[in-house]
Amino acid sequence: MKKFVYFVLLLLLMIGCSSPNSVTTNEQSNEELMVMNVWGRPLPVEVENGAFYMDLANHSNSDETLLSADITQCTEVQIHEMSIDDLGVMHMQEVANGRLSLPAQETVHLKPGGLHIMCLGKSTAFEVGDEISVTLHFANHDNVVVTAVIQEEAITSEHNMDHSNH
Ligand SMILES: [Cu+2]
Repeated sequence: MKKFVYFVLLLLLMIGCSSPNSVTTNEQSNEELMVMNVWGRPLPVEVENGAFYMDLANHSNSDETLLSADITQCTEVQIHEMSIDDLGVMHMQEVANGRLSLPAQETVHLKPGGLHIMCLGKSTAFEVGDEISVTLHFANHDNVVVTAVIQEEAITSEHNMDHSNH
């Protein structure tokens, strides 16, 4: 009887390891929170700060929050937004509480002139074609590590949409 129990346990373990269910679970959690079109502009090493842009799609039915981000090449990373003051001058500041809300079933666009991931005190030059690893920390989701490609401009379908909005 004991042998039979062990056998069943072993079988369960084997099924667990190769089960397509575990893969499906990963895929679903990835799809619930999708980070797309991650990029930043090329900057010489002398320029102290840089910015990264991306689209964050929350396909789940619950609100999510981007708490912070880490980039090895940056001394400090903050979530910023641009605003225009009474004199028409553009400013940027950290978002409220330093956190970015990602409402359920919505996509938040980080793009030039708006929200961005601010890289303060960068240690290297960013050259076209460079790939910069960005680790995103969420309130209710595992960390997501994405790769930002250094390029002159966003080269996605969103690019055209950006211009039509102006
Ligand atoms: Cu900024």
